[in-house]
Amino acid sequence: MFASCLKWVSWNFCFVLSVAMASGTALVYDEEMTTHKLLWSDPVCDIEVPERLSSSYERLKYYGIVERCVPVPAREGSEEEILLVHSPEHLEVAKSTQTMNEEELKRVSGNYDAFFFHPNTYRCARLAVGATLELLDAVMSGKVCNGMALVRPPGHHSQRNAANGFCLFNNVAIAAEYAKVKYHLQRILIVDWDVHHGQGTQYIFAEDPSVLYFSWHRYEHQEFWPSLKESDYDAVGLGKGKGFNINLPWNKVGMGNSDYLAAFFHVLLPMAFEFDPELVLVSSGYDSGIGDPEGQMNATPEVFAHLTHFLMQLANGKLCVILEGGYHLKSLSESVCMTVKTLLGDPVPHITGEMAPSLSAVESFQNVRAAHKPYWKWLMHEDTSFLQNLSTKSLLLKKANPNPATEDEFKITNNDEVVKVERFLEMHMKNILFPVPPIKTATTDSKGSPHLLTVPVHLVKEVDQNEIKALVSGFYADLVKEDKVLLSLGNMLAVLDKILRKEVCNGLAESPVSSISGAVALKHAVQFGFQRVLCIFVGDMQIVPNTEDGKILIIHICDKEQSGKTSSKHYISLNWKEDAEGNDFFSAVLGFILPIAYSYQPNLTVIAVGPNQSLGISGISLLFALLGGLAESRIFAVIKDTERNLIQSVEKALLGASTPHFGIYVPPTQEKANKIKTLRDQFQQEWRMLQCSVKDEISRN
Ligand code: Q9C
Ligand code: ZN
Repeated sequence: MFASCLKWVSWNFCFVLSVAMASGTALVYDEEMTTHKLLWSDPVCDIEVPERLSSSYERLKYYGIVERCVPVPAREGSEEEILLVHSPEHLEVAKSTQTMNEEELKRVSGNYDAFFFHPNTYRCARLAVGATLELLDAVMSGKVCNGMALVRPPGHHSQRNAANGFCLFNNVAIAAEYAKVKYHLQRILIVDWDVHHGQGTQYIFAEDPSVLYFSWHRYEHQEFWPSLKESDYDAVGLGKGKGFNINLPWNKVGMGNSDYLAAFFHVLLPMAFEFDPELVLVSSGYDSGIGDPEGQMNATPEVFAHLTHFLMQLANGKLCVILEGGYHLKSLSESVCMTVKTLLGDPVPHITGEMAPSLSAVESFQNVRAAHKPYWKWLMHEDTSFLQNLSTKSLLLKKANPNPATEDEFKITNNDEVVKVERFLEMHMKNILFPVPPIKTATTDSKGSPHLLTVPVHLVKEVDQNEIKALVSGFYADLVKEDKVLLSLGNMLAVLDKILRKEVCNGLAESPVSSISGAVALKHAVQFGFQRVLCIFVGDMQIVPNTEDGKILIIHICDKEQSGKTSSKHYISLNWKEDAEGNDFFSAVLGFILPIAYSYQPNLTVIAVGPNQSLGISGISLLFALLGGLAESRIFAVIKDTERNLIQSVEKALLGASTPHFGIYVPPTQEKANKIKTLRDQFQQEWRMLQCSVKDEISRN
């Protein structure tokens, strides 16, 4: 009776809390932006069709995503807002096209590289600007936590005085300038994952240190449009803006999920955490996805869920996603859905494909890291050197032969490819999408501890003692004698079972014997049938389960060197003591733990905190945040029961009830940087996502 009363109180209280907090995802869409269209024949521009917008929106409706979002109406951007970025001349030219006939429109369009005007283009472009700013206002005012704007025409190629690459006004650049003026922001991160270089955005912020611009793009050693020297990795910004422009050129087509993830681990995310933005804007082109005729890349829609999940860990979750390119309608719309689902807090689907970046991608990482070494503390102790890309260039020369087929034949093969990818994606999405568990988080019922009242958790009763004895006696018989241990294991197993049975997404067990509980949890998960269980163990481990069959991978973070247990592929000891000044754990998580975790592809993640843990709340929160995209977000926390503050903050993080704070960024000391480097060298053949530079022999060949 008393317990059910407590539950009622806790649900009620949580409702009150959720009103006070910034939560929710905005979706901005206005059908009128489908009226901008190409009126004549032009093979360069004919892929930028109105259906890009309508099919994305339809797909969002199909999955029931639209009704879960906060609808935010678009508006026209004002002239003043457009002039934050563009010249009055550019605005006047755009305005003048409203009353032109087709012939005049064609003539003005011809003044630009890859742009078309329609009589309603000016109106649509103003709606695209206004939609972006409405999204920004919704996020900055705390009305929502994050959101997406579906807009046309796109923006990132557009420059102060010119339309370019299907773009008239630079929506995202205007939003950044607007955020600086209206909200006095001093650090804004723009992530441009469109497959083209947003040269317009680069030009606008080249000298501006308050806007960090990151773009990856198909480049092929300057062969690919817009074929600019300044799209290469050595364009790092100008004047005061030096170091705040990051170009990651792709010199080959066919880049896939692992290349994109590795780019985040080894290039973007370390910089982003060091930069510590107050707001993140995404120039969200999906032409970097599979099937796109422009990009020719291989990344599947779920990769965008992972990328989104990572960016949600920055700027206290303030994330605005604005559509740019994306020309394979099915690939585009599924990828948009993956992005918005993730913004809403749904579990992140399992990522497919072999987890190893390609050689050409690694060469690009190495070059951009070398180019940025003077500007970023996290790179200070990394030994970076430039590569000449000899291997890639010679291969490219052999391959680079223009398609000899006639245009007709080309279109036919092209259409076959479109249909092939459509069919593939139809199957693929059915495989990776899974029902979201009805309850997000389970925790142990620790006899009415007051902290449980603040969050809507599903409280779990302990398991019967005899049941536990039977369960545990198989592996750790001598541990089950003490009542305290038995009780704690019972609590832990009750939560774990809910996760294993997929009744909940994640869970937390507090335990006086967390080290034992952690070990038993791993064994039990494997016995239940889980094939790959990743365990990050922080603190002293009393028992280390056998990891030889590869079903368990342990990364053990501890203060002192482990005696007697040497590292192996599935048991890795990371000797780390958190810095007292702030959080210096970023480089270890991004450069080592995450790449191994993604290489392993676990189907359950266990994070255990035992006695004498050498990390504080900031470091441990970072682990939870960044590992949360693995194993379909199936994550189990086992924490020493005396860590009240930690338990509370982990509980909130698991619920998605608050974005954790990771503490002040501190770069790793020389000693720690060397430690990571040594471990990376030791394991990068086995866990290939660790690769971020190319071995000498390869580059010399
Ligand atoms: N030979 C966006 O994805 N291609 N724009 C021009 C000229 C233009 C892409 C080829 C591609 C523009 C937003
Ligand atoms: Zn693009």
